Amino acid sequence: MNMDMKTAVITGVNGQDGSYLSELLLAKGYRVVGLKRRTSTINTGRIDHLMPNPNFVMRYYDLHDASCINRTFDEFRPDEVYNLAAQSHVAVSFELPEYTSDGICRGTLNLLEAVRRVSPSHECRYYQASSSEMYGDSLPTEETGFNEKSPLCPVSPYAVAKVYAHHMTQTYRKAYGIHASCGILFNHESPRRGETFVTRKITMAAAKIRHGLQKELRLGNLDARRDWGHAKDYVEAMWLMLQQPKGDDYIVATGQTHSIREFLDEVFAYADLGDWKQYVRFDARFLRANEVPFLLGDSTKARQTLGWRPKYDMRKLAQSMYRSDQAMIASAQVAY
Ligand code: NAP
Ligand code: F7E
Repeated sequence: MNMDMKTAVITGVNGQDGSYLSELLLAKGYRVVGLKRRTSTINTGRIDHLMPNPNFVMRYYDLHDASCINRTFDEFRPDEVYNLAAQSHVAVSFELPEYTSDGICRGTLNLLEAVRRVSPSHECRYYQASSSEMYGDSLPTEETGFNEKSPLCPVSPYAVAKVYAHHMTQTYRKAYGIHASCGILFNHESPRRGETFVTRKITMAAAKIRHGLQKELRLGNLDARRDWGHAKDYVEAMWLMLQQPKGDDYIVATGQTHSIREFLDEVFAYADLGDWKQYVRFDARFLRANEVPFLLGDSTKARQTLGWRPKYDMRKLAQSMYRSDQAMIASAQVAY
């Protein structure tokens, strides 16, 4: 190994963001240590193409297991740690509140303690995956949307746990001088987005309807508004945060908000399927105990301090997700 090479540890490496961040860091010449939990079925589809790279190393771990985190830190002495792992589905967090909270809260604390332990001899920088869900059902007071100073009003077990992890990261920064940053990321999607999140559910359904494999699409609340960007743009912001002289908090968002209806308009028009109302059925099973009605982020600080800019807006994002799903379904049909 090249001694000048930086080492980054990524938790949740096989998730959407973990896969894009690994690609970005490997392209920058890092050694990437990807942490993945053991599952009974193989779920490395997003990172299989990275496995032959000698600078990409994988280790098993679990957010609930501090000993494996400490062992990994002792073995690799990371320069940067990106904590991306979480049970990240908001609706599921109402069904699994204890599991979701325990992983996010204790997992974050275990990592911060591990950073604190190695930091006196070896400066290690830490990234925390905070979320726009932390703003909950409040509305921004500014027209430009929520900013780093907006009050946090979480309304799901997932969001409450993320607020804990956010405050704990700020506490370790203040108390121990750790270079720790919180990226308050608004919704970001991609062709690698999990299939039960609303955007991917819609693009997959449109592609299947187009190929005659699906007749209807069942959805819950269509009035919620989200500030949707592309995950590939957002992992660049994560890296930029850890290159700054000091740790800080940054909003990462496009600055545009759209309803689920508008996302449906975009995808079904692009797929040339006519009016989506022909296919979409309301299904109360997809309503949540509490809803986050409106998200719009003001990323002025990230733009000014980090020089970060998103390349994708909702339209370009929706089209790229549909194209990818359409191509995947078309090639599967050829195969069978
Ligand atoms: P994702 O695709 O759901 O990936 C989450 C990762 O965490 C997966 O690798 C998952 O492993 C792992 N994980 C879950 N529970 C775990 C546990 N107990 N122990 C170890 N690993 C565990 O999420 P993402 O979209 O990439 O998001 C990355 C991070 O950003 C998450 O913390 C999420 O909460 C946060 N965030 C996401 C968004 C967004 O819009 N995408 C916005 C703001 C914040 P398995 O594959 O085995 O489940
Ligand atoms: O829901 C509505 C649903 O599950 C978006 C996570 O990455 O972003 C994500 O959380 C909206 C909600 O994302 C369905 O009620 C309607 O209003 O795609 P979602 P999310 O809850 O915003 C934040 C920033 C994170 O941090 C999270 O980790 O869409 N909706 N019908 C539906 N949502 C789903 N999933 N399925 C439906 O059928």
